Amino acid sequence: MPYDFSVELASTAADIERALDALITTGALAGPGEPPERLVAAMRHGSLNGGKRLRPLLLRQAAGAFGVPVSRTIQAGLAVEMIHCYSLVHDDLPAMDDDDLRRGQPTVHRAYDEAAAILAGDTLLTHAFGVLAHDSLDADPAVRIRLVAELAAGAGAGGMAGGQMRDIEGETSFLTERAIARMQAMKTGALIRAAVRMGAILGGASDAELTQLTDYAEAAGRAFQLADDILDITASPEAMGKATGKDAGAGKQTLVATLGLEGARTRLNQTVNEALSTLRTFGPKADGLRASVRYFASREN
Ligand code: GRG
Repeated sequence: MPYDFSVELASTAADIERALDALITTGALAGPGEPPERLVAAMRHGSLNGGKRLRPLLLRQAAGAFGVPVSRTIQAGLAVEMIHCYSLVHDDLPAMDDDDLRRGQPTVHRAYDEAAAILAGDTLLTHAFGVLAHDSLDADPAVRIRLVAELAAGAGAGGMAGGQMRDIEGETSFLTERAIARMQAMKTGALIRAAVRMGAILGGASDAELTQLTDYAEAAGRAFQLADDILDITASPEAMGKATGKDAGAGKQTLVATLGLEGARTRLNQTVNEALSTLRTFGPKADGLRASVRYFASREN
């Protein structure tokens, strides 16, 4: 059967939705004590029912480039998506972007309260690493440890959380084009990079293959962010399921503000081509990764 991106996108979303639904319950999250129902409900609100699940998709496609079956990629994809969902819950808080709407629904602090949203984010983050450590993920503990380290690096101070800090600092100080690119590579790019590398690690990639896929992931992350910045200006809140036009309103420095809309579109096309060229030695098994970066540039939400 010829490769169909929309089928893979929908099937990844269904797999991740099912995995989140099974994990985020008072029973499955039990520790020395029983999880409070309100906390679990806030976690479910922040993670279920929506989301394109693009990071698990990339992880699955990178692993697929080495022939890893989908079923072996779901747990690691789940962990990455939990980190992504935590970041959105915290990003929406009044102390950060102060948003009322996410994925077409009230944000977690709106549906519950700020304390519940902070704790829901904290707990999604914490259990993500529990998911990676579980021996059902991979029989080899060395693989699981590499995945833990990879995700921690992508989500931490030199990755997503550090990028968020740079973004906040940028609201009150001038950022050069280079500084904007560095901030975005951390805030958005680092988790995308981690997802791709985690798939490659599951696939037993050689050092050279890991480097090639890292180059792919970095270009794909730049394409994703450029498209996001363009959509913030061109798309409607209905299509996005969240407020738009916020970057300019908040005085955020993006590459669209620096390059202009047309300049950003041109840069986006160049970046997609860069990502595609990193995959030239991979055969048809990397078609999913090729389709994803094209999708990043053409998506409407
Ligand atoms: C709070 C530690 C911390 C980090 C926040 C994710 C993030 C860092 C900020 C979100 C701000 C933002 C809109 C960044 C642009 C890129 C992005 C993460 C877009 C949303 O991702 P999608 O389109 O969302 O994959 P869905 O809803 O499909 O999961």
